[in-house]
Amino acid sequence: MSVQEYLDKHALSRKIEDAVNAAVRAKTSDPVLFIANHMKKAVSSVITKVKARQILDSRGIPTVEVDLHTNKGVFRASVPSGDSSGTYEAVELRDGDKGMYLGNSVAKAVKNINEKISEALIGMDPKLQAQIDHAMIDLDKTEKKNELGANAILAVSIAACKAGAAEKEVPLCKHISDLSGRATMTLPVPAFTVLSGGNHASNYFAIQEIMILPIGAARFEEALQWGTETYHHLKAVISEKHGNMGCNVGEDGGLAPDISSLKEGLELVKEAINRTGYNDKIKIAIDVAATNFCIGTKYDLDIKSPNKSGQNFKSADDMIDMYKELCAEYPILFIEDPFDKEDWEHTKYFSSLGICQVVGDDLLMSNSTRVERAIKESSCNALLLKVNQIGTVTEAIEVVKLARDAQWGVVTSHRCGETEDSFISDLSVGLATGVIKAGAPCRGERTMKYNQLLRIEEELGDQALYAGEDWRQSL
Ligand code: 2PG
Ligand code: MG
Repeated sequence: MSVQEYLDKHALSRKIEDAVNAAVRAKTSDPVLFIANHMKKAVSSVITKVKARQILDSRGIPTVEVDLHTNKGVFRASVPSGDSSGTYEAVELRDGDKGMYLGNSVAKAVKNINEKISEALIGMDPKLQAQIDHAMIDLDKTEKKNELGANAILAVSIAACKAGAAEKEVPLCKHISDLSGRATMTLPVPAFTVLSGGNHASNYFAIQEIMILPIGAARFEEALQWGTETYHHLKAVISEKHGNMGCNVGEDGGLAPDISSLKEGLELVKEAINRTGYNDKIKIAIDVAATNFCIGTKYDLDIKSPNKSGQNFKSADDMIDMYKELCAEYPILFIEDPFDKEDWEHTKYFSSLGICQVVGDDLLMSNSTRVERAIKESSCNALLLKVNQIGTVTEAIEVVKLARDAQWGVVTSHRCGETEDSFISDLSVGLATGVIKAGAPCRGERTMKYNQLLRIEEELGDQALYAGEDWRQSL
């Protein structure tokens, strides 16, 4: 090809002339930089390479990370993993070779990205999130993403979402908001896990989490300050009552003293809130994760204790009485998974009492069929959104829409095995979920999410509204 033919083929002379003319019209002080940026905008918006690798999550368990390349740059995403993995959630593909990371390595998922997914996506426009996600769903062909692995698909879906935002030159949260068709973005109320138990900590406390929500703060930044101060006061309260050993932390960063009852935990938290002086501006929430201590039809609140009295077995009705008493005594905004994941009846009855918001996590597994059933039967009134139980950004947006249409609340959630990816922070703002649960204000993989929300609040400036008292958002 001659030089002239090459210039003509790429319309180079015209493109360069256009860029020079635009710089002259703008009378910019740095024309070279202006021309470079102008030319960059003319570069086609396509995925050029997708490369995955195995990394570790915060528990030291392998997970998937992906670098998605476009003409604009390289966009990285990694996926979290949790304790619960049920029949209804998308499948996390693990190799199962006991000689490698005790069976937890993810080489197959990585290979699926580097070969099949990469081949299918190269050349696609990263702005077209739904097309990208559907291309992967079609490639997988199974209902629960068993073939390629939801961990493989989600990593790519998130990386593509970041690339799409970069193509549009808008913040990630804005891109997500556009994809969802929602006009408003809101900074969520952080639900900080301050006390940990259940499967997330090595103490004897059966309940998984006690959280605090600074709904009375004016901005997210202030909520972070109040939550963090309360966390430090709680450390002092625990240290006085249980010694320093009680201040060890669980997987989400929550403090993990050996307490024997929910009431004892709530008293500690109440004392810490009192010491901050913010009092009724900070509310409380509980993730009971009751499935983990449900034996038949009974709940064993001593399940982790070595000295079981046998006295602490509760029926579902006893649990309801306990929740009623606690909600009357403490400012509890929501209870997550108050009963076993298959106990639709008691969850429904408890929701009908209207004492507090009832969040379905293990009950729903972010699965749209289960969400639809819960809406139809009024089993609960809020969704815990865990993106890795779904597997794509597009489907996460859809399930949030389902919940919103039913006037439900939505809590965007991390997992106990987290990574340094803060995607869920942008997701919670873009979808205006009203609440985010990302662990304690402690440990890097948790603070990553809260720190990103600080940056978003700064970047959005006047447009940044903190959900605060309007934490349910759907009302
Ligand atoms: C939950 C989550 C996060 P996991 O139950 O809400 O705390 O836990 O990631 O173990 O499912
Ligand atoms: Mg939960």
